[in-house]
Amino acid sequence: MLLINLTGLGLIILIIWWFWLYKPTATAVAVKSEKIDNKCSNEVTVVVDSGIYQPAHLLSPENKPLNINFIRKDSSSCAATVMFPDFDISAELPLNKLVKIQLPAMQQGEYVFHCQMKMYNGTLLVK
Ligand SMILES: [Cu+2]
Repeated sequence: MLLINLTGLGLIILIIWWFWLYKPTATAVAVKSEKIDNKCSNEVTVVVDSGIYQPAHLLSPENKPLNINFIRKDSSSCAATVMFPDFDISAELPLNKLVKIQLPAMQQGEYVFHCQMKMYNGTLLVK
């Protein structure tokens, strides 16, 4: 009886940890600069698949606009929208199509992006 209770408790702790406390290792992927038409543009590609943004942590220099190319490979409707609340941006992501999101030049700080229900989560670190 006690054993069963402990197992149940363990499961509950595991579920809480998985859904609320677990954060994937926060290795930020630096945005690379590309020279297109003599203009320097910062660009990064994020794949939406299997419940996560890949990469989920982006690192971008301050005072530079940033283009993020989203490619959604997850067919669940949960993944269909990506939102950047700090910039009032909300975009639909059709399956397997590249969607370019243009962010303005940003000040230092941490900005989040997520799907409508915040199951998918990502951060953009600007510094
Ligand atoms: Cu969602």
